[in-house]
Amino acid sequence: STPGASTDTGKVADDGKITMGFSQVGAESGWRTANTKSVQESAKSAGVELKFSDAQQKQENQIKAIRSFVQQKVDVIAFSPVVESGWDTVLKEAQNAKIPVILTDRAVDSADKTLYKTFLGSDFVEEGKKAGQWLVEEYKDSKDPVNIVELQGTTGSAPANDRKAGFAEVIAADPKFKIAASQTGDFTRAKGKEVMEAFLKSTPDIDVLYAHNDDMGLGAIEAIEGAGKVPGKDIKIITVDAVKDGMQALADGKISYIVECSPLLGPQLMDLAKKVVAGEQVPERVVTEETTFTQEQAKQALPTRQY
Ligand code: GZL
Repeated sequence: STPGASTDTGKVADDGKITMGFSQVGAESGWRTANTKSVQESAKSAGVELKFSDAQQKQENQIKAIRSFVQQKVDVIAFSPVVESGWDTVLKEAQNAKIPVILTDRAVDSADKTLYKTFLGSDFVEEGKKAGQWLVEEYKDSKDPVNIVELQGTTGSAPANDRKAGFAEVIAADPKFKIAASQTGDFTRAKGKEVMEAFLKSTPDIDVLYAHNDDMGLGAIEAIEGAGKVPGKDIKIITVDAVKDGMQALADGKISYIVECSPLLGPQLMDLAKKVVAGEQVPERVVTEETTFTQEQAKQALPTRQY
């Protein structure tokens, strides 16, 4: 935007375009790449001036970025908090500077809900429940114990906490389901492979892997094949996201079921940002629409998948 005279709110007046400071988690997964693309493309088509920062999955980098956006007197700040806790101080600084904040993708656990205008993103507990519901259905006729290992997302992140809770709540219905091991793979392929290799050594007869995202599931597939087992057959795999590589593995029968988590939040984010800057009321929570995929459904969906 072309800077003009500063106004009494201290914000630089410009040609009516709004400036958004966006702090992104990092570039850890296929989901994140698709989310970044959605935000950047939507800003362009919405005529929003975007200042974009990649935090390499470090909270201190996100806090620095938010402080810098406050210094630059952006019109609105949006971010996906890498973890749930530790945001109140910096969000109060944005509030004192009269810069509205929008949460997108992940949530914060701040008790003070006035620190942000709205939270746009998926219901991660629901995603965990959907994963559990498929497993309960899949094993409804078997009496034997079902040994599950779990690759959790980034420690302390809302998706990791909530996907774990939703899944555990549903499978608690039947004691045959046992989570034999559960550890973070930090949402990355590399870590997912490494932790799955350890699970294969430490946990005898694994029946099911529940991975909190496709990328960790894809890394685990490499470990499972490396151990001479057949993914999708010897070990059933449930993942979350439904990015292209995950959907291909599902179509190939290496993954058994995927719960979708849509990264395409850009258009809604820009719409909410314009309303917030204009001082209009917005809902405090906007939940992403998303579905689930079996192998058959993945084969149908793949050709037109956007990400
Ligand atoms: C979920 C998002 C998660 C994805 C992972 O909304 O925060 O982070 O499920 C990504 O793939 O790393």
